[in-house]
Amino acid sequence: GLRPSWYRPAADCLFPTTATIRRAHSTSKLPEIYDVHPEVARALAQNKGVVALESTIISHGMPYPQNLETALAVEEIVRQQGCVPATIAVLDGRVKVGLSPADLEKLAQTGLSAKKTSRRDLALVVSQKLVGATTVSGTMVIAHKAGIKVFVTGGIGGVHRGGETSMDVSADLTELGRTPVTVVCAGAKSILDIERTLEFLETQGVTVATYGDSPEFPAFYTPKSGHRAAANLTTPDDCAALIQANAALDLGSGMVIAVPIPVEDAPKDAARIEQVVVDAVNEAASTGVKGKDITPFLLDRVKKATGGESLTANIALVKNNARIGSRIAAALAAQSA
Ligand code: PSU
Ligand code: MN
Repeated sequence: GLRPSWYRPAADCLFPTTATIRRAHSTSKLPEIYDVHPEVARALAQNKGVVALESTIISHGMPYPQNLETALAVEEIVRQQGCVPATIAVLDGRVKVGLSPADLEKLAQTGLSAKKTSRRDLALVVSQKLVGATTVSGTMVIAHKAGIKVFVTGGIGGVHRGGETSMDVSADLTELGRTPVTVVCAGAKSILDIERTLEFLETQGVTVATYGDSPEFPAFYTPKSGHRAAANLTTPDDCAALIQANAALDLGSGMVIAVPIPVEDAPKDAARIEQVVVDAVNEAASTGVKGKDITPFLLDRVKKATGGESLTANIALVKNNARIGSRIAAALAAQSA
């Protein structure tokens, strides 16, 4: 026949049945290098809502001690919604799914000395037993292996300005194309080319929906980007149904649910932040900042030039995303009960 002699159809080549979609997830068969926090393992086994959280936002996204305070506050918000938080990182070469308060403290203090870890860095960080702060892509890889379907963060990476020539496109976007995890975020920062980011996500087959009263894709500090998402959803149940359908179709790709920053939390002077971004992008180009260092560089410039106003907004939007993402995770658990 047309198939090689070694070909054997795997059992999971069949269409997934409702039972396989609904089955609670056991983490007991994960490779030895994974440490799933007992609270997370129990929640997954009992089909309780679990929310994955990334760690680059802790090490590279905010200064100490605000990074630790925010990480703890976000975990508390997840719990208030009846879910279990699972902050993901690599600590001394161990893949951690769910961090203890002491682990969070360690990561927060390590700060920029932690290795920013996307998919391509995972094997390196594990083999060298480093502290790896996982980005959206690194976190999605691990969340999916652990059976976590909903992941909350601040903003995703994207196509950088000038990316059509530099080819600097965040690994977050290709990860979204290949890993079935739903990322709840406040869109993408205007340090990026948002129009091309949305185009790239479409090419990757990533469903992008906004959450709330507008189909306009948000731009992190501001609820507006000038670009529309493909869909607009208004309830946690509708978002959970979308996630269920993605699983039932067995698409294998991820999704973005973009939550605009609440108006009362948005910095008054969005135009000034925009100018800071333009200046910082030019400075990066003229001083030769490249690759994985660009995003932290730009974030730092924006933070410094806006005198803490951007940090306050950042913290507020992450908390808001955690509230909504947890409601979605809870609705998903209820629907699949
Ligand atoms: N955008 C932010 N804050 C962040 C990041 C992005 O507003 O902290 C982090 C996330 O971890 C994201 C990563 O996955 O930066 C993207 O980096 P890069 O552009 O190098 O792919
Ligand atoms: Mn990059």
